[in-house]
Amino acid sequence: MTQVNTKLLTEEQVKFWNENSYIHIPGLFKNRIAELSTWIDEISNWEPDFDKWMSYYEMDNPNQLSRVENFIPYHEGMKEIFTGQTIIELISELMKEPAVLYKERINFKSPGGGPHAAHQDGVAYEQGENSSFDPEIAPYLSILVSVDEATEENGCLQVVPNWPLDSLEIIPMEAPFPERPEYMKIKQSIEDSLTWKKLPTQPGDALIFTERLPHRSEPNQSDKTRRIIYGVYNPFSDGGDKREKYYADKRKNPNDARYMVGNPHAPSN
Ligand SMILES: O=C(O)CCC(=O)C(=O)O
Repeated sequence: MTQVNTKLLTEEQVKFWNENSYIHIPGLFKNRIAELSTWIDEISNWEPDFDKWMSYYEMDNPNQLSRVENFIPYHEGMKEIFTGQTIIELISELMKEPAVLYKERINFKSPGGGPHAAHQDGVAYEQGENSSFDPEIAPYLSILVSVDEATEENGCLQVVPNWPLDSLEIIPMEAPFPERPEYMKIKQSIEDSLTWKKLPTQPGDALIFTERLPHRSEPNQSDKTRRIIYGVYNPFSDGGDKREKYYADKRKNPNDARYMVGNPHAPSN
């Protein structure tokens, strides 16, 4: 792993990042949207095969594809997007150390597709059992690239603004479905007391945010599917390349609570 020596972001962008734990980069993949859209169509037509790519369906509509993960070993173009220079250099600059892909997914939010309950991603990762995040580990970062427009109507990402990068707070969680205790989300009373900001995105826009930032999204109330790709990156110093192990572990126990945080999907088998 080489050192981070790029400088892609302005001082103003870095200041916003430090104060908010997220950053919006309009048009980052604008010139790749036609390809991305075709590739997502290809992947959505693959026969479900949980030993390879992993497909998930809407909780209340088992025929409606909601998410596909672990597809880069089977798709060169997508592999280049998630592990290529554009994302890796940007994420490494924000992380202040070399970053490596931890996992990737496509979120399909079809018309009527379910919400993502309020959560902090990091609760599901290594620090899940702690009461606050470990200050010694640079936060894992997610990048989303909007392939379709994400709007208030179709359930764009919502975040808690002014959440400082150095906040270590883990917000208490609850299980809203007594019959499915593995589905955890931020406690409703706390969610209601927080200020939420909707972040609409255009095709090709990127949003980067930390595993500590509370976020959520609402159902898709439009009549079109909203497709977004997500990559999650860990600091290489935190265990190196853990991607294959992550998927091997998840395949053994896909319904474990750590994979269900804020997640409205049920595995395909
Ligand atoms: O795609 C969305 O609407 C939000 C996704 C999200 O929060 C997640 O996948 O953790």
